[in-house]
Amino acid sequence: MISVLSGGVGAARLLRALSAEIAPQDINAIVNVGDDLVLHGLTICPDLDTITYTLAGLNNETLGWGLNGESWRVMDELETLGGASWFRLGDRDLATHLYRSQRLLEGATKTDVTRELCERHGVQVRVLPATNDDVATIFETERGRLSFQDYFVRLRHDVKVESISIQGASTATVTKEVLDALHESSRIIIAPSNPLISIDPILQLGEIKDILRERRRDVIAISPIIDGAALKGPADRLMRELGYEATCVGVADFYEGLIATFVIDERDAALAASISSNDVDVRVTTTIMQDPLDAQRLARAVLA
Ligand code: FO1
Repeated sequence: MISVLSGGVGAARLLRALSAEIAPQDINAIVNVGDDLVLHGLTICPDLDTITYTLAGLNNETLGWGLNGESWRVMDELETLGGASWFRLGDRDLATHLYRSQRLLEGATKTDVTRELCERHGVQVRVLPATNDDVATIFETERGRLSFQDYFVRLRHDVKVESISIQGASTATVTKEVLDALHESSRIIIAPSNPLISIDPILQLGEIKDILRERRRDVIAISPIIDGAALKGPADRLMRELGYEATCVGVADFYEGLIATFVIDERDAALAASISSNDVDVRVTTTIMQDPLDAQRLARAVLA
């Protein structure tokens, strides 16, 4: 059994590749919920949905989120009414948010609902929200305090960030499923997701960081930054804005004390020697999962 600390797209691709290498039932995806939001009275969980849709083969590869074969009639109609249509919810995707919101109203937890949605989609990887409690990644910026989706989507993360905080992290309870997964997994993988806004909101919850420290020998991280840039999203810019080197070395520093193995891309091979903490084993491979073969190579490098 393995556990994968997961954000959005990068994690989803790795999970898809891992489930071709080992039994999906033996993979626990521990997923960030700091991006979650309530909009139009609906509870929306972007990272949970991106991972579930990708593992079900239903994800919209072009957009990088939501469902394939999407239509936008509800959003268009909402726009004519003057409603909030900046956060694009496709007609099919809306069914997920309607389903989840109704089940939560009935007293189900995010863990229950995610399990039900995975069952409906035939997803055998165990997709686990890091917590059932409400947590929210908040950005203090030159434009004031921003919620995650305000920062990421409405302002297209084109605003300087002074600090990030995870609202609710100190009181949120890590689920039993997640704690059991982290204790029972032979290996804990930190997916190539944004360290600051996808992975840290998981690490900040309850005893998760302590477990990784205890189990450092079995923890392996993959750098989401290659040749000084993120493949997608603002990871490199955020690292710089928050005082980290925007390279794989900066990512290794961010995970200092939590990992014993670090996977970097061939383009950064020259940086392997300068990965600061000397008790980290650096593996160099192709970490860009452009096609299934690359993803398979990365999955094998991580499982080796
Ligand atoms: N990202 C965008 O850039 N624009 C959107 O309109 C948008 C809508 C959206 C709806 C549902 C969903 O699950 C994700 C959505 N995302 C959108 C992506 C989302 O902001 C990111 O997936 C995560 O929050 C960061 O990984």
